[in-house]
Amino acid sequence: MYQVIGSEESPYSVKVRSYFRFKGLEHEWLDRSQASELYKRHAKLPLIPLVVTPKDIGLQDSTPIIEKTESAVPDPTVYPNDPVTRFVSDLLEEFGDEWGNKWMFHMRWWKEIDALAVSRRFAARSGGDLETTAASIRERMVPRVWFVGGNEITAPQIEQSLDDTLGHLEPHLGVCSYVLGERPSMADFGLWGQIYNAGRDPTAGTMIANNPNVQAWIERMLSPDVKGDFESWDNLAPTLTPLIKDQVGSLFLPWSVANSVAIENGDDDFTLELKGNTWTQKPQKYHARSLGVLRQKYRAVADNDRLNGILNATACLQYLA
Ligand SMILES: N[C@@H](CCC(=O)N[C@@H](CS)C(=O)NCC(=O)O)C(=O)O
Repeated sequence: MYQVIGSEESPYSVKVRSYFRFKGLEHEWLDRSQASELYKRHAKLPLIPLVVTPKDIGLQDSTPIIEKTESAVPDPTVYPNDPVTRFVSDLLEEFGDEWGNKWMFHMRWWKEIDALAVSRRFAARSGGDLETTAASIRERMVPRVWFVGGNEITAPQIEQSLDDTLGHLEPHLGVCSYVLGERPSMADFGLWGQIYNAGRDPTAGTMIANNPNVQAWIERMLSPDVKGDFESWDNLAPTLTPLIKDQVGSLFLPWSVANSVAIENGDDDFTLELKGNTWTQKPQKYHARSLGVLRQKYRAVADNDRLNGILNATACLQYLA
């Protein structure tokens, strides 16, 4: 049996748990606080999720966890057969993991109403005096929004980005059960972990409640299943192109490239224009690495004219090539 160690509050943890549920793999879900020994034995990084395989091998980092498990247990697959939708799936997973995390983490701690609700929820689990524990959690977590690029300048842009993404997903999830058709893909797991967790907090929860198709998908993704096939790009394009162009090509990828250049140059901060707004923050190391991985995935399909046409029309190509 696999063991999946994480937390309901951790987007990457619930992402991996949903994946294990979809695969029908026998697994035990353990809260990080109940698995100290196992965690100590296997975790190389101080992060969740951690998966321990039936052969007692520890895996970390949600994307490689899923990719390695897919190699070991290919069916039911989360990979579309068509290289075009397969790359779109990887691109949207990366967008969810790396950009969607800003919605979740920043909005969780930025406004007092959210920080109060979340810190009390966390505190209720750890025992002790609720308000004292909640206050000390806020003291530790609120300043960390800088780490995902949350600040006075970027705050309205982060919130707008979640609202716009929900606005694009709503009609799309009205015609498809999952992002790429009638079965879940990497795109679903990456986006869902962040949106599900954001949705449990007051501000983002209210935004999501206005989008019933997204809400239904959030619930479906708790235990995803095969309802049919992946759709062809032609069928997905009308409702998926706007999301990719408006959010991936116009926000996430230009941000990711600027972040990676800032890391390379050893800059303390970086500033760029995103959709006519100034964005400024300290660079994030992990994201530079994952842009490299995404570009490597692109290189493997870079000769696909159909894909290049789509990436060009959605303003993504220049950042990947
Ligand atoms: N890239 C990693 C990110 C994992 C991550 O950032 N995990 C957060 C929780 S969502 C974490 O463990 N933070 C430290 C902590 O909770 O102690 C993944 O995809 O698994």
